Amino acid sequence: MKKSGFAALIGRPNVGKSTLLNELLGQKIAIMSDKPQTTRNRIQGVYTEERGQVVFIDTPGIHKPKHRLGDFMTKVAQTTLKEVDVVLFLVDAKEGRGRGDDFIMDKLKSIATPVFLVVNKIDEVHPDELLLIIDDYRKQLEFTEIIPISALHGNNVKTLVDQVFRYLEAGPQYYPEDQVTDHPERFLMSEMIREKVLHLTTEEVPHSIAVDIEQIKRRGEGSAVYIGAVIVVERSSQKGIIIGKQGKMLKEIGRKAREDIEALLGSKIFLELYVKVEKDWRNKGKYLKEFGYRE
Ligand code: GDP
Ligand code: MG
Ligand code: K
Repeated sequence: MKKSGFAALIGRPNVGKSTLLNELLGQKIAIMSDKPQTTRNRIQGVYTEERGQVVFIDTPGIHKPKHRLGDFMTKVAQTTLKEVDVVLFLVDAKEGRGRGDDFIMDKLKSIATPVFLVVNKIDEVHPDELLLIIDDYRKQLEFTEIIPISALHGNNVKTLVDQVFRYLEAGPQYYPEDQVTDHPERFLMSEMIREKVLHLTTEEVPHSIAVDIEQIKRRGEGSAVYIGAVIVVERSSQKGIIIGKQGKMLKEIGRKAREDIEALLGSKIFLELYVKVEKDWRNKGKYLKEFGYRE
């Protein structure tokens, strides 16, 4: 019987959340920005192996609020933390405990969910120092497990996964195995493209079009991120409108969307768009999944 469940990966900026996910998912997630502060939770990655599946989610509201929505987001985050199977609270062994950590721990006090203290960057500290840091955190909050790791070098990450599985129950595999990761910004990127299509075309193109980000790849540090996306329409007449004369419309959609996406990611991108007609796509489950969101 396979297991499955949700793990919230939380921690202040730069503790190594993205690095850990990359290590776990065995695939470079191109972007490491924490910029979009959505009010809902984002699926960061889906880890699948023989034992089952762990869906990693981010809860933006758990961080110190930066704007008016802060209180609302904090509430949403706290509800989420009660519902997940395990909370991975990632901290930085090199930096030690800070105000950002205290803010998060304060939110963790009131939940019954198992919380792991995951002490990252152990490659940067002496073992004696590590013990002091762990003690410092333990005085603030009771942890179900304490797991020192180096996400960057992969040290002890296997142990972390083993421990997570101990806290999961038998359950369905939520995602197909080949869906290694759901990029945090995937949903926003598709919305940006969709918005451009709707702005630049006429009423003949209905709001029901879908945009599916099929590929996100980065060839190396500093190089442009390749993004392949498909615009799905229901009728070939709509396809014609979106492509436009000599492809002019699609080019313009791509140009405008690229500007937005580059601003979102803080990185140069290469955007490849194509249009596909799929009758009744709305009845086909594939496009109905809500990217990165879980109510
Ligand atoms: P996030 O903001 O929590 O997602 O943090 P990132 O994953 O972007 O990591 C922030 C920085 O810490 C990057 O420069 C990483 O290379 C570095 N980092 C992450 N994990 C480790 C680790 O285990 N050891 C060391 N030395 N550096 C790490
Ligand atoms: Mg990150
Ligand atoms: K999804």
